[in-house]
Amino acid sequence: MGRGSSKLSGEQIKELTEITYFDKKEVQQWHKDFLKDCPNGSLRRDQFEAIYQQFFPHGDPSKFALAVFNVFDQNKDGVIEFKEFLHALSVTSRGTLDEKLDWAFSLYDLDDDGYIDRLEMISVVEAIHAMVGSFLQMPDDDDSPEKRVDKIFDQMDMKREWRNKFSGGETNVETRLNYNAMIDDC
Ligand SMILES: [Ca+2]
Ligand SMILES: [Ca+2]
Repeated sequence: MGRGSSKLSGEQIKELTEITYFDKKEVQQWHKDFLKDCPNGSLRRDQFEAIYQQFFPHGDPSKFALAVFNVFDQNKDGVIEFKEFLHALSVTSRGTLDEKLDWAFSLYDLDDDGYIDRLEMISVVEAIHAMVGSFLQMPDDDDSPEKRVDKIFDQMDMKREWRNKFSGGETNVETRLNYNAMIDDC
């Protein structure tokens, strides 16, 4: 998708209708809207963060926005092209349960190694707290990112949806969430 192109070619529209759940008209409308905000055809990180800041004016959405940005930015070139934007929109609004779970998983799997570890989950939950924190009243056993993550992992443990992996030494216990097992159980 060339930057700065104000109109999609027939071929581009065809590709976009094939890789998303949008029809030709919807693709064209979204493209028009996208270009209004991003006339050069791509969305930068700071612009993306500014959108979140509008919704959470009293919080700090920068970390969460960055995590979401990285999921949108599939080719990891530091900007969101229209194709990436539309794909993310398609998955999150019309995707199947599996596609939505994949998407959410990518959000938490910050180092992209196929596992969500406790630190990654804490990091994302912290980012959400920073974004909405002051508006959200949590129960006492849930009032810090660490407590919240421990609770989530405890619940997963009960369902046997994660496993412990002992790596290196006796005391170095690495807890990893087995995504496939989680999906299989859904
Ligand atoms: Ca990109
Ligand atoms: Ca990971």
